[in-house]
Amino acid sequence: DQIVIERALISVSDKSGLVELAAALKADGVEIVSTGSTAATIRAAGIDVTDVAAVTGFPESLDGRVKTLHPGVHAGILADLRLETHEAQLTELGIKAFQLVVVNLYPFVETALSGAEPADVIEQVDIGGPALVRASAKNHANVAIVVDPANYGEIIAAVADGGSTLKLRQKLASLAFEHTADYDLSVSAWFTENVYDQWQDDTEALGEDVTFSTIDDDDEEESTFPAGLGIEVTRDAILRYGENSHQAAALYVGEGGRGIAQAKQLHGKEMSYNNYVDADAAVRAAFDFSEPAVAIVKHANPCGIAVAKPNAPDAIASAHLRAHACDPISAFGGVIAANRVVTLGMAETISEIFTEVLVAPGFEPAAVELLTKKKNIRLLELPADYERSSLELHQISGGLLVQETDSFEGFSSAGWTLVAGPEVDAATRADLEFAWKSCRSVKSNAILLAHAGASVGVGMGQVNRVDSCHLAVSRAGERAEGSVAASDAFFPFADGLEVLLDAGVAAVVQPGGSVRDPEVIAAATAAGVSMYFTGERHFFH
Ligand code: 93A
Repeated sequence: DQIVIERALISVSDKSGLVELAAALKADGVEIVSTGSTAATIRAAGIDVTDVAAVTGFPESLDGRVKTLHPGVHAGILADLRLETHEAQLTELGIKAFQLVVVNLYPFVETALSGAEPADVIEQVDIGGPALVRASAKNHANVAIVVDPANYGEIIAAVADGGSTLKLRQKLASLAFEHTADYDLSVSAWFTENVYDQWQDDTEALGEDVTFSTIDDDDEEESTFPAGLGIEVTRDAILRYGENSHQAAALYVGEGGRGIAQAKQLHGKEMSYNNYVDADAAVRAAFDFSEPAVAIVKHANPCGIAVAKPNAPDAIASAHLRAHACDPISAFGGVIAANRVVTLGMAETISEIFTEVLVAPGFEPAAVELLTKKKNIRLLELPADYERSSLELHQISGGLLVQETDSFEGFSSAGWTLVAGPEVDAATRADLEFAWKSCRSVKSNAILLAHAGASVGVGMGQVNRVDSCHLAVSRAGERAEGSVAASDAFFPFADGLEVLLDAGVAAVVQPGGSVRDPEVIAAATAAGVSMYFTGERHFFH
């Protein structure tokens, strides 16, 4: 599977390492074909090079827009020389095959970031380069494709070693497809922001009601991701941008899924990257309950979770009011999830509060009518048979972590162990169960104080549990007195628990399992506070 390299096509915008590469190829007797300034750089170093125009018999034209886009080049790259028919056709057409293609693309991102005029940015959309890269990568059985000067050393070594191996060509091909995909993602993100949005603003100025984009089915791209997990995803939409405006982003939707990615937008501006992250976190929190429940999320953390007051006439509106009351300051600009149809009553309250996204399994028509009068809120309707994914994927550099989804399916507190104080009454136990379930949706270290089926203070995302306790207690204020507390993981020392005990919590639930459990239990016992161990931890990062 080793292929001797006799002829190379080099066309690079980034000229770093170019002369060294050309010199090494020349020393090994490789014929080099090059485009405009690439050829000029090689020639200036005293190395022989053939102009691509001499190969195609066609001058580089239209200010360089047409250089390598020619069958004389592409047939030389795409011929599968394992087939006699291809070999015969090349001979007949008088075309020589390439065994190595070295390309890096026009500096589109750099030009866009430099603040250049749109017309100049568009000129940097490379057409011929990606065609060379993709053709070579497709035909990696015959051609080695190098898109990054970082790989020049490897290819120089391979040439000296008698040619490229299949393994090397496979690796380079996959880097090449990744490179063109990244490039196209940047181009399309820039277009959405600078070309599509411009059009959208113009149409709005004309008084037309353009609220959000629909993506043409023809634009869909398919890939299997991650390999081997059998999860099919399809690119559904290019987002305005990622977590921040300098990050390109897209939404990929799982095949046959029924999650937040498949939710239908009924109203509002385009969903953003952060909107999706927060909506997912809010749904995760609200759907842990079988009772009507609402979660309000900011920066992926709940600032209020509540279930409806028993027998409330408008249950979901009651859950929302109680969730909002937890931390009205933070709820400003929040993302709200309800696990029941949004009623007019709930919509009336929400219409008074600046809200980014409201996501629910459905909306009463009157609620939609009222909320669509608000320009800034996005309404998302979950698929009727909404289902959370069974796997959670988390990207790390160079890979992907995959785990089963943390879930409360079949939850029962029957297995909890009382380790301090007396058994609690039924209402307090229900509050402990509520706090324990709610705490799971709070980023670790998580401490959640609750009363009567509503969070009253949340301490989230701190690097030690004592700070989370302080935060939960200070958010709760006077409401801490007599509330119940849940901790997503054990107390490593008694100090965090003591903050809660000092604030007057009535009962605590936590996993237990620390070597210092005896100290922690002693502190609760001394305060006469009931404490339960669940034996199960619910970290959330
Ligand atoms: O303008 S193009 O889209 N049309 C082409 O036919 C073409 N062929 C190569 N861009 C094209 N290229 C790109 O030119 C390569 O991707 C590379 O970035 C650049 C190298 O041109 P030069 O050698 O003139 O610097």
